[in-house]
Amino acid sequence: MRLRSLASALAAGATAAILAITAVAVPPTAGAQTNPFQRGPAPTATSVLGNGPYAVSTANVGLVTGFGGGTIFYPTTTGDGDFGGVVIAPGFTASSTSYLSLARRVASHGFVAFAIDTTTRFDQPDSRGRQILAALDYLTQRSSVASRVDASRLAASGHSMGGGGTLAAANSRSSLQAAVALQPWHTDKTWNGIRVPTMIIGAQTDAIASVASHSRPFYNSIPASSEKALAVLAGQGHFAGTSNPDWQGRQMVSWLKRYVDNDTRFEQFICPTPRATGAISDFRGTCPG
Ligand code: 9J3
Ligand code: ZN
Repeated sequence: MRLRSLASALAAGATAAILAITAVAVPPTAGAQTNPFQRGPAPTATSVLGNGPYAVSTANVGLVTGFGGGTIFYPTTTGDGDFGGVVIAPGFTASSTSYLSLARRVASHGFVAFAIDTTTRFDQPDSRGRQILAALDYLTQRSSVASRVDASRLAASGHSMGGGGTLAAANSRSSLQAAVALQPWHTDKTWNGIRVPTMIIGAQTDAIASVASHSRPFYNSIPASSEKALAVLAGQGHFAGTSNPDWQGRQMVSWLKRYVDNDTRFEQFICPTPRATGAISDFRGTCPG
C-alpha cells in the first residue's frame, strides 16, 4: 500500500483500511511484547521434575492473626523483578513442616511460596480456605518480602483438608490466578462457583481422600468454562502432598507457571495429556487457551 492510497483512504474516512495499513506497516516483532511475568529459562522435560534454577531464601513468620504463621520461601535474587505468590496450607493435624520441601521446590522455579500453619491443627477445610486468603494478604501487605510479591498474581494451594481449603479459597476469591489442590478432602462436592484455573492432583492409591470420592467429583463440579485439570499420580497414596514426589511438583509448577505467570512455555506439561508417561494414571482437563 502506497502513501497515495493511504491518503485516499484517509480522505474517504475508511478507518478499517487505516487499521489494516498500520498492522502491515509495523514489523511483527515490534508489537509483540515479551511476557512481563515470565521468570527463568525455558523448561525441559527434566527441569520440571526437580528443583528449579533459583537459589532460595527463607523467612519465618511467627505470631499473626488470621492463620498460624509459617515459612516463606522466595528467590534470593532481587535482579529478576517480583514473583507470583502461592500459599500452601497443611492437611488435618499436620503443620507447615511437612510441606517445606514442596514450598522450596515451587520457590526455586520463581515464586514466593508460603507454607503456612493453621490456627489449630484441627481446623476444617473452609477455615483453612479463609486462612489461605489471610496468609496471601499477609504475604503481599505485611510480610518482610511483600515488595518481592506481585499482589495481582496469587495462587492458593494445600494438601488434603488444606486442598479442600484451596477449593474454598478459589471459590470465594475469583481474582486468584490459579489454585492447585493436592489430594484434596472436603465434605462439599459442588464447586460450580470456581472460576479460577484449578488443578487437582489426586493420588491413585489414596484411601483417605480417594480420587473417586474427592478429586474426581471436585473436578467434575467445576464448570467446563473454567480452566481445570485433574492429574492422578500413579502408585501414590494420600501423603504424596507431604513427600514432594517429582511428578506432583511437575504438574503444580507447570500449572502455576501457566496461569500465575502466563508462561505458555509450560503448556506442554499440561496439555496434551501427560497420562501416557506412566507416572500419571489419569489426566483430564481443559487445554490452556
Ligand atoms: O490429611 C487430611 O486433611 C485428612 C482429611 C481427613 O482424614 O479428614 C477426616 C476427618
Ligand atoms: Zn481455555
